Amino acid sequence: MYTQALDLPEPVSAPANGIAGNNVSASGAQGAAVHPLQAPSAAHAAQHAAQSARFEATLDADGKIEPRDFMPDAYRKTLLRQMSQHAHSEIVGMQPEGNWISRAPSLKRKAILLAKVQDEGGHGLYLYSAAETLGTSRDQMLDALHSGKAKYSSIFNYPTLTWADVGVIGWLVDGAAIMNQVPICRCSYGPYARAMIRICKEESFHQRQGFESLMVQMQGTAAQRAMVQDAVNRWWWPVLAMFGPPDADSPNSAQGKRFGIKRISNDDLRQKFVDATVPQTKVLGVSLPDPALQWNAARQCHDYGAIDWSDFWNVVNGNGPCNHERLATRRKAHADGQWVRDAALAYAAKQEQRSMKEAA
Ligand code: FAQ
Repeated sequence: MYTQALDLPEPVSAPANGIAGNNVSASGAQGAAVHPLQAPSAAHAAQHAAQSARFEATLDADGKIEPRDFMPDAYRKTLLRQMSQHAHSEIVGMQPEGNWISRAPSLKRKAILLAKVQDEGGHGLYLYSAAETLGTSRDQMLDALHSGKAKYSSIFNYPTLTWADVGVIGWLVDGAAIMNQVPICRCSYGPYARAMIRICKEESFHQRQGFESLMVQMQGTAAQRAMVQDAVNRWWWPVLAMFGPPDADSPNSAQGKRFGIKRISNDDLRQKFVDATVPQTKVLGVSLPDPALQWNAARQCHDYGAIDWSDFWNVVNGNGPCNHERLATRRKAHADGQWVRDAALAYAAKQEQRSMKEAA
């Protein structure tokens, strides 16, 4: 349903100051690091230029950068920022629906919801593992989340008031996530691209189960239909904002595109999402809470109303309806899981001792 042609990557032009920083890969496998106090010799400069050229050529050829390859500082930094935010979103994103596991209306719905919420946890794990290949530990990333320094998706700071919200999250939030994430399957960083392929397959199941659950509710009583419509009304605008600020106010877009990480802009993805969703509302029998929404024959896509960006930034800056609750729950879950990490470390130490004894 959300399969889409990918925009061609923008041609990568060499910036005036050179794309490369002074970094080498975490392993240092592709060339020796230059000591900061040491004046770079001509040999070092030449090596650095060759590495940068190889990096650029890989991007130009739409190839993959792998963890041990040379990568400029800015590339590593921008990837770590996006991948860690993405991982945080997946694990915080378990909470709004997780709240409904004990209240699902049937055994079947409970089993589906359990599987979905576990999938989101799994997505977080793939993404933390992929992000760790950039040289930052999972503990460091989690510290940033728990201290409130790191961002996660705005959408998970809204409450799930009724069972219909669970269906709407599957349909619209997972739908928006797929729209945003399918292009990332073709991003330039190998571990991120590979993780996204599996994630997108699972998100596709999530989106369909949400739509199917809503279809069933819409065939129920008038009260059930009203509950679905109310949930759609509350989630629609936050879902549109989830794609990020308008292109003109998106400071990271240019670099993300230049590095082959961002293939399609925030506004273009948002538009694709609106166009894909409108026909689905007709099948479902719900309306969208936007009087300005209409087909524009000249543009061959839908016009839609203005998004309230002040609400979005309020949420991103930690002041949304559930920010405090989400972070507190996350911190508690981490603290409660300490015994599991301790046990895993103790077991690993025991295994290591045993294998050393056997080798001796
Ligand atoms: N929420 O310059 P841009 C899911 C920040 S996973 C919070 O446009 P960029 C699965 C942005 O970080 C959902 N902050 O940034 C699921 C930046 O701040 P910074 C997560 C946001 O990176 C479903 C600043 O605004 N998906 O839903 C948001 O080029 C159901 C300026 O923005 C991903 O993370 C936002 N919505 O584009 C789970 C996908 N938007 O870092 C459970 C990967 C923007 O400079 C249940 N990420 N900001 O301090 C991306 O594609 C991009 O990072 C964007 C933002 C598109 C999110």
